[in-house]
Amino acid sequence: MQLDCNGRVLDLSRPQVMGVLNVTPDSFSDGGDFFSPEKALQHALDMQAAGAAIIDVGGESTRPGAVQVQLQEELDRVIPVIEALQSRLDVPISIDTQKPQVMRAAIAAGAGLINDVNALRAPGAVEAAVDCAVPVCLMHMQGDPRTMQANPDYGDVVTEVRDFLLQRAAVCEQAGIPASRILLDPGFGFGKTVEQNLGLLAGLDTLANTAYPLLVGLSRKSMIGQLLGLEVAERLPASLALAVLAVERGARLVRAHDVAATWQALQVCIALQEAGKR
Ligand code: 7PJ
Repeated sequence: MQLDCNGRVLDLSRPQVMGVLNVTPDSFSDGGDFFSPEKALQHALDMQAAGAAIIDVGGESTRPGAVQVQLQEELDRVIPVIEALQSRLDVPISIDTQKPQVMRAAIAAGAGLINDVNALRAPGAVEAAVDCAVPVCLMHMQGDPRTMQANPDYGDVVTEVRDFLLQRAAVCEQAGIPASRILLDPGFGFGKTVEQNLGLLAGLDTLANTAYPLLVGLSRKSMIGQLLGLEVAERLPASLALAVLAVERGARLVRAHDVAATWQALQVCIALQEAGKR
């Protein structure tokens, strides 16, 4: 399972880590830390050295209640960073955006995967992804970031999320994106209560058991804060536990802020999975 990300390979034949690179002043766990291209580049190199298989660059915070970023502002944040990274990194770069214009500009600048928390539902996004000819991650979200945590509501959360993701994947395939370029993500924390997030994790094997590899983002998320009463900076041990539990249930790509620790945790899972095959 080798994905061609604009000339660089993402090997999902075993679980891997996607390192988070937020170039925003307001992301919930690291807003402002890596806002300049120089700091962003150094952090990306550090994450690559620590085992990240791909670096996810995002210029719009999608934390609950975040304000939307205008197109030019988002381009000004992410394009210089992608340009700086693309000649210095060996691993592929992913662009975390909902905007088709940002997708096109980011791929032209060297990014190799589109990570869209809105599952390419913006007008023109599917067409942009078809034209870019790179892998796409389709994430489930109920509502939008401004209001999604107000009153999330599901019948059966696993079934609803699975049906949504498979329907979005079908739309993408009909538009010309090959199945081999599609990843799915249940979108932990995006319009979900703690109970709904736990329900999704408990049923994750159902979501992993499709034709498409599964990405999960659990790192530092507020469900940990709500379960344990911990601040963002204190959420690493629980984030690692959640990463391991997700990989045990079939997740192939784990989006994480703390790459070194997450990759260590996943390597133990991989060793165990390999031992089980022998
Ligand atoms: C996710 C994401 C996630 C994918 C964010 C945060 C909030 N992309 N972008 N999945 N979360 N695919 O970093 O916690 O869960 S932004």
